[in-house]
This record gives sequence, C-alpha cells and structure tokens, in this order.
Amino acid sequence: MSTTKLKTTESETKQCASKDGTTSPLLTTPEPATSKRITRNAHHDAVLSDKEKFLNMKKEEKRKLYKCGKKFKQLNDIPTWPDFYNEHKERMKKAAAKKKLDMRYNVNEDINQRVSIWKGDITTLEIDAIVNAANSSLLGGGGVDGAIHSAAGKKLVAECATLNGCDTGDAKITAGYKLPARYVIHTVGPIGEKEDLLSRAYSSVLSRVKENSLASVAIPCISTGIYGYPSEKAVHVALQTVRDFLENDEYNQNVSHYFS
Ligand code: AR6
Repeated sequence: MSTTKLKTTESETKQCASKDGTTSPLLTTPEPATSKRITRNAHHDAVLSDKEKFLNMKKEEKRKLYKCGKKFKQLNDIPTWPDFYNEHKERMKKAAAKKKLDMRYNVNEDINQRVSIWKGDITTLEIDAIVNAANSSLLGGGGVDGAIHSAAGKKLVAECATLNGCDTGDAKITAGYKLPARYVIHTVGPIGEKEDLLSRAYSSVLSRVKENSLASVAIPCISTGIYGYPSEKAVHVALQTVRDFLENDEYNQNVSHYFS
C-alpha cells in the first residue's frame, strides 16, 4: 500500500511538469522531508489496515495461521487457582514448610475463581491478550519477546515500529496477528531488582486491559529472565499489584481471568 500511494504522487508530478513545460521544484523534486512524510503516512496506513484485517478475522480463519497448529489452549483448558491448588496441594504444602513461607493474603473466593497459575508456552493461548516482556525498542528480542514475535509473524514488528518505543514501567498494546491471542500488551520491566518500576509495569498492563475492555490476560513473570529480577521477589510484586487491581478497581468485575 505504501508504494502504491507514492507511485501515484510521482506520476501526478510528471503530468504537471509536461503540461506547462516548466518544472516546479516543489512538484518535480519534492523536499526529502515531504517525500519521507508521504512514505511514512502510507506505511502507517498499511500497518493499520493489516491490524484491522487480523482483528476482524473470523476465528476459524485465524486458526489456520497459528504457529502452534491445533495445540492452542482456551480458557476452559486452564484450571482456576483452587483447582490447581487441590491438584498440587501436598507438594505445595511441603515446599511452603521447607521454605517457612507465611500466608500473606486473606483468601478471597471470588478472586480465586478468576486467577490461574499456568506453566506453558504463552504463545499458544487463545485469549483476549498475552503480555510481552519487551525491551524499550519494542522491536523484538530473546526470551518470551522472541517467542511472541516468532509466532505472531512480521506484521507485529511492523506495528511495534510505529509506537515510538516504550519506557520502562509503561505498556503499549498491539494486535496479536498470527497469535491465538487477539492482542499483545508489551511492557518493559526493570533490569535488576527495582520494585516500583516492576509494579508500575504490571499496573500499566492492567490499564491497557481496562482501556480496551479485555476480559482475559496472561502475564509472564516480567523481568525474571534476561533482566535478572529474582523470581521469588518478583512474584510478590506481581501478586500484590494484580490483587490490588482486582480488589479495588471498578473494572475488576469485567475481568473473567488473569493468569501468570
Ligand atoms: N511462554 C511463557 N513464558 C515464557 C516464555 C514462553 N514462551 N519464554 C520465556 N518465558 P524474559 P525479561 C518466561 O527473559 O527478563 C528480551 O530479550 C521466562 O521464563 O523473556 O523481562 C526482551 O527483548 C521468564 O519467567 O524477559 C528484553 O530485552 C519470563 O518469561 C528482555 O528479554 C520473562 O523472561 C526482557 O527480559
């Protein structure tokens, strides 16, 4: 689409120049900045058109494009927190006793039904949104970022390139393209142990969830891989931030599922 628009402009330019026999510097040799702007706008239009195409695609059609084939997971395939706990109770009790872990939170049955812990490849989840642990360029990387870009296809990086990067602690949303998930929320966690920034990354993700009226989201353990945040410390920041949202934000009843 970007080339089509630019070609039209060039041919119009040639016609104008030959009709009156003169050459207008503005028309025949467009300012590089103008030319670049036209190309950029056309490119932006093409990215938006691809995005709409994928967001409006019927599920049956989109399923043919999944990298994971038929191995995608739906919400019904993911046990709720109480089901997971009952299945792994003995092992979890032993581990808690060994590490002398205390109960940090009161049981909230309503929240328990809407939260899951799940181990697996996030790129197989057919839900509203999955979260990417990205870097500030938003142009891809290793870890979960690499897996998400590889499964979504090249159109994801094309949309990411229009977003002007992302600050640490912020989050930006794109379509999911060939992923089973409809959207990807890209957040940038801190490098190393910085509690405030990690909490802000989760809060920003939840703000995007709310703004886009999403009901299910999967969040990997941000910053705990390549960025080196110790997992056991990071998990408390994640739990506290998500729990605050589920308990206090007026949007919380719209959310059917969070999992990590
Ligand atoms: N599905 C689910 N979780 C995954 C997957 C997957 N396919 N792959 C990794 N994880 P990381 P970070 C988990 O390193 O520490 C990239 O290069 C992983 O086990 O992906 O925030 C970016 O571009 C860990 O628990 O992200 C940045 O430069 C969690 O995802 C940098 O890495 C996050 O690990 C971000 O580093």
